[in-house]
Amino acid sequence: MLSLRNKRIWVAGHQGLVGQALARALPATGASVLTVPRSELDLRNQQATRHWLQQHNPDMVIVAAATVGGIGDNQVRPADFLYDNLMIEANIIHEAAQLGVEKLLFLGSSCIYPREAAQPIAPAALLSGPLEPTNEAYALAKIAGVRLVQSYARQYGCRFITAMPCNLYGPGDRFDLARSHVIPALILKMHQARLRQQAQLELWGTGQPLREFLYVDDLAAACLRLLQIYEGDAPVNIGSSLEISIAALAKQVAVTVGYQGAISFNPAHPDGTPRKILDSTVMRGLGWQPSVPLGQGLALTYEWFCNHQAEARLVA
Ligand code: GFB
Repeated sequence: MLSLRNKRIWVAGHQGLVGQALARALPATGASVLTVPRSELDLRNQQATRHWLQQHNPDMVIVAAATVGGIGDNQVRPADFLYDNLMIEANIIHEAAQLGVEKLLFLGSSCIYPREAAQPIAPAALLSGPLEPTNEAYALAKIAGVRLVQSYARQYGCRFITAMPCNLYGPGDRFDLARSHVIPALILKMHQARLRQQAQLELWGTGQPLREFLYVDDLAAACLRLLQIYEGDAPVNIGSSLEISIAALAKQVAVTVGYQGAISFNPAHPDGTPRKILDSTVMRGLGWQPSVPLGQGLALTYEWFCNHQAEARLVA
């Protein structure tokens, strides 16, 4: 087991949902967290990224930096999702290898797997079929990142590994009606609907797709475990192993937020992939399991949202 004690670990993307959770979790391991604000370093810029890495010389790197968004954002910004993510991952992974960092963890997403993959999805399903069109640009970039990590490990012997989380949620997310993932979007919509005493609220798609959600602090715990004990070539899936339909999720968010009006679905908006539950057997075998059930996670997220509306990256 690799000790993280006294290691200087760069959390690239510490202002995002995942990066914030990693920065919360790392100090308990005895590691010190290195960060740099987005406004000071554009990770799409190779020279700037190289310069920063050479100056700060981390022992380990976690690549949680990415241009991300929900189904709506993916559809309107495919160029940003493809270009930004290719550049960010190529710059960090290459420069980290040049610098000889001890270990690097690259984070992808369950959407890298084929739309029609057998469920639950095993890492071996990668590149076995066509991708879900609504997030193809993002998935292609993340697949390239996985292959880049594996290639540096094979060619140069770097201890670089990858992890693929299911749909994540939690404190510190972006609450934006057009751009967020489904949980923050529903929290914001239902919060506003309750305040406006709306009798009716429309959500996207049919409500039928199934999703697997994981509270972001549970993901952070899994990532630290992987840094400490995983050395394999294959991506490690990280999920709660529980599925819920979007319609059932909407009911649960309504209870959490206290919205009592009607909920309808508009199929003119896309559903995305019908189902994407991960086979997380390897992660479970490493002694990790999720600790925050969906109901509790939604309550914690809504509480955070209510207490931090000024900083909740909120766009209504
Ligand atoms: O979380 P989400 O945006 O992305 O949407 P994906 C999940 C489901 O919720 C879809 C439905 O079936 C949406 O149609 N939905 C209903 C809504 N109402 C809303 C709403 O108001 N906002 C949103 N956002 N959804 C993402 C990828 O796919 O999964 C990312 O786009 C990433 O790239 C992530 O990979 C894990 O789960 O469909």
